[in-house]
Amino acid sequence: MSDNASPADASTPGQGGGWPLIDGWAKATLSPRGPKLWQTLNHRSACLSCAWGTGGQHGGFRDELGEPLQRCLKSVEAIMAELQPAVPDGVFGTRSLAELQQLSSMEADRLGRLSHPLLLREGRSHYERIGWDDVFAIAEAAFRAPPERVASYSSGRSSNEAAYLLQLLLRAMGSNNLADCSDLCHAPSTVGLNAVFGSGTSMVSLESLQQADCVVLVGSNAPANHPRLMNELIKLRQRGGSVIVINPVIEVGLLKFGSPAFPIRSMLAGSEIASLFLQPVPGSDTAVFLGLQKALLEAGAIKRDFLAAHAEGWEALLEQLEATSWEAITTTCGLSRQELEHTAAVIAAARGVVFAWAMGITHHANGIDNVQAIANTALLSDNVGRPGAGTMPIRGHSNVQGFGSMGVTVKLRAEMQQALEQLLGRPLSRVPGYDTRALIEAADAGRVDSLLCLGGNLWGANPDSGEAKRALGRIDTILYLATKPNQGHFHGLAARQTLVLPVFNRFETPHRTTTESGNNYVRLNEPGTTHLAGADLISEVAFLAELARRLMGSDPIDWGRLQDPAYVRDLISRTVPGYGPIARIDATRQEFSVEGRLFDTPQFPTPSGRARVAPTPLPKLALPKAEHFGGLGPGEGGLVLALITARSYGQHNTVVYKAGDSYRGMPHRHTILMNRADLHRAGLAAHQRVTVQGEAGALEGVEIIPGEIREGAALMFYPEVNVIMKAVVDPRCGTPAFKRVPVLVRGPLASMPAAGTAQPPR
Ligand SMILES: Nc1nc2c(c(=O)[nH]1)N[C@H]1C(S)=C(S)[C@@H](COP(=O)(O)OP(=O)(O)OC[C@H]3O[C@@H](n4cnc5c(=O)[nH]c(N)nc54)[C@H](O)[C@@H]3O)O[C@H]1N2
Ligand SMILES: Nc1nc2c(c(=O)[nH]1)N[C@H]1C(S)=C(S)[C@@H](COP(=O)(O)OP(=O)(O)OC[C@H]3O[C@@H](n4cnc5c(=O)[nH]c(N)nc54)[C@H](O)[C@@H]3O)O[C@H]1N2
Ligand code: SF4
Ligand SMILES: [Mo]
Repeated sequence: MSDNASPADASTPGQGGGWPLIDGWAKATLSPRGPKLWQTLNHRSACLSCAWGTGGQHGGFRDELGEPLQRCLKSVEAIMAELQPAVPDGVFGTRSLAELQQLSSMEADRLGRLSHPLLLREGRSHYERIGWDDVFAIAEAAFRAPPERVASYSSGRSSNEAAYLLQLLLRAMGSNNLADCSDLCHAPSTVGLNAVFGSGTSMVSLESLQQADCVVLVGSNAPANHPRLMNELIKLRQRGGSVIVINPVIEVGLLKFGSPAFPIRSMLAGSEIASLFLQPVPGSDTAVFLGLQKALLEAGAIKRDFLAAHAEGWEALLEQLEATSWEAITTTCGLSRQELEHTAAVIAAARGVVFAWAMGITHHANGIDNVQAIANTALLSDNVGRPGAGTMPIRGHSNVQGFGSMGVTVKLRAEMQQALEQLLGRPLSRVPGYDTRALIEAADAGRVDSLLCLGGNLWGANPDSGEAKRALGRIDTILYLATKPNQGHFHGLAARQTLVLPVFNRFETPHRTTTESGNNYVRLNEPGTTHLAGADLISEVAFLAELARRLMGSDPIDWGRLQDPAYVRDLISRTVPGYGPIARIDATRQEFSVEGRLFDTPQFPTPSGRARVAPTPLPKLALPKAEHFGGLGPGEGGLVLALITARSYGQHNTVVYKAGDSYRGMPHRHTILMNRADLHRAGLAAHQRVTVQGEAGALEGVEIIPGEIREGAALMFYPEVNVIMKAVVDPRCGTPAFKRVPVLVRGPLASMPAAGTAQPPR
């Protein structure tokens, strides 16, 4: 446990945020797109980027409490990419597919904005322009396939209205195949929290977070991915609270962060974030939380009266804690008993603890256990059902949570199912739908004819890129609705026809839309205009309503009328739990918190009104031997590691904005972050080029960067790394184990390896 660790390499900055933020804002402001950037920042619509949520009716820079200066540089990055000029005329006509496939993620994004519908026919080497009439004719024919052979995939950037229409269209056709990026993201949080509390989202509002005096931040690189959460952590430390970070990587921004929302001097000097930093083995968080629970139990700090009144099943968990030895816990997670006891004491002493987490928790074969172990800890320490405490999954895409609320999920809640059946006047199909992994497998087996992708990059987001490409290639027709080209449009090609269809982004859409933040706050986005002169864009709502009208006319509802987003909102208010107030939002402009999600009292929406505690098994984390990957060649050194695949500081998911990651000292993307002790053990050297061999493939010539990562673990950047991994998923939700990928790192021996080669401690 480090109370005050510092980054290993002198070339990396000593804090997150700080000067590079000022520099970034200045460069963006002074660029030719600067004036339009500022106009967009001030537009009354929610930030495009992450689900922390900023903007909307409070103005571009404010959060839901009206606090100013809440826009971050990530938001600027996202807007600047959308403000690019159109892809120049002739690019698609002259550049063949083979050439387009050579583009990196950044190069594909930098082609510019999509401005006209494109079609790639079977056997052709180029995308060609087509008109919307032809698009609709192709789409209509494709979606007349049997309902179990059509599917959608979506990424949480679109509006609630578009998301609602998407699921209504598929379900009305008789299909439940609504794969969504959340299947690759926070699905374990939704399933785990539903199991415990009967509600699958955060129970903590921004206001409530501001009353906490301890935050446990697990598996999140918030300085890069949710920068405004850092403001709350800085304020928490300033009011004397503590921040406990649990992460195998010492992310520099989690030690110290300089935020522009604070006076310039503290911004440049940076504020301390972590009071305690625990560095466990990747994938061992359930063991960490069992350790914290056991320490609470042994210290007599478990609130049995609270549990007796508000929870069920907790007795079995206490029995599990007694039966589980400290040795089993500490050897699994690699933290000492003292570290865990000290941390538990801080939690027990706090008045209100918020437990927050992101992908370090969910991207594991036991992601749901991880979430339930956190929820159990919150319950055992009496930290749910009151302000200033609770469980808070930190959501990803800006409207990914809205997609779930709108019913874009293969696990539709009974309440919404009934409401939709009433609306449509007929029962919905009971055939289970494909989540994202199941969709790839079904496609690979030739069971999918037509796929509609509302945003995203299905090819790039999946593990095992080779498998994803092959599977998509067995679908007849794929429609990609997108704002900008991405690699998926060039690699994720259908067998017969692939269409790339240009849509308005959130701040350009010619009608009002809504979105929901990770804190359950529904924002209203005002209409806008696009800078793309002469472009032929469509709104997502208009596209989906027209496709539905062509397929179903007025059966059983008037699909043509759904061109009116206010009417869509009316249907949402009637069928989506907690969304009643949306019916009046056009008139009142009143944004709102979704009803029934925030718990001020420990009364939960389970049949008994109590939370449901259940034991979570200790994970078994053995790594395969080097021989599993073919072993080491003569004169080679190397070892097997648990590879974390994550985002750099300069990307948004599969879209790369910047080549390097200076905060981690990784100068380009073809790098692997490793612990020096592992290099020593394997006989490899810093900056040496090595092969990283996974179960599905290998990447050659990868540069080793030594850094503050736990022994036995390594880190590489997604999406490039996805080519080497097989899809290993949590069977209960299909989410891939992106944060514990077994790999063999090997290269020419640079020195004599230390004793016990090829196998790290864990
Ligand atoms: N700028 C920017 N913002 C974004 C995104 C983006 O790409 N760029 N993406 C958006 C989306 S969709 C999402 S889901 C979020 C992602 O936000 P994060 O979850 O913060 O993103 P990751 O890069 O996946 O980083 C996960 C963190 O978990 C740690 N970790 C890895 N394995 C483990 C483990 O086993 N245990 C623990 N305790 N920690 C572990 C890693 O070291 C890393 O710090 O961000 C959203 N916001
Ligand atoms: N190895 C590894 N793989 C991972 C992850 C990981 O950590 N490691 N993370 C996983 C996670 S958490 C996620 S969420 C997925 C992300 O997977 P996706 O959500 O599928 O991918 P994105 O890169 O966010 O999609 C970006 C594209 O969306 C389009 N787009 C942007 N805005 C709009 C809009 O308003 N409308 C429409 N129609 N299109 C728009 C643009 O064309 C852009 O190119 O990746 C997953 N894959
Ligand atoms: S924290 Fe997230 S929502 Fe807020 S401005 Fe930054 S990217 Fe946008
Ligand atoms: Mo995500």
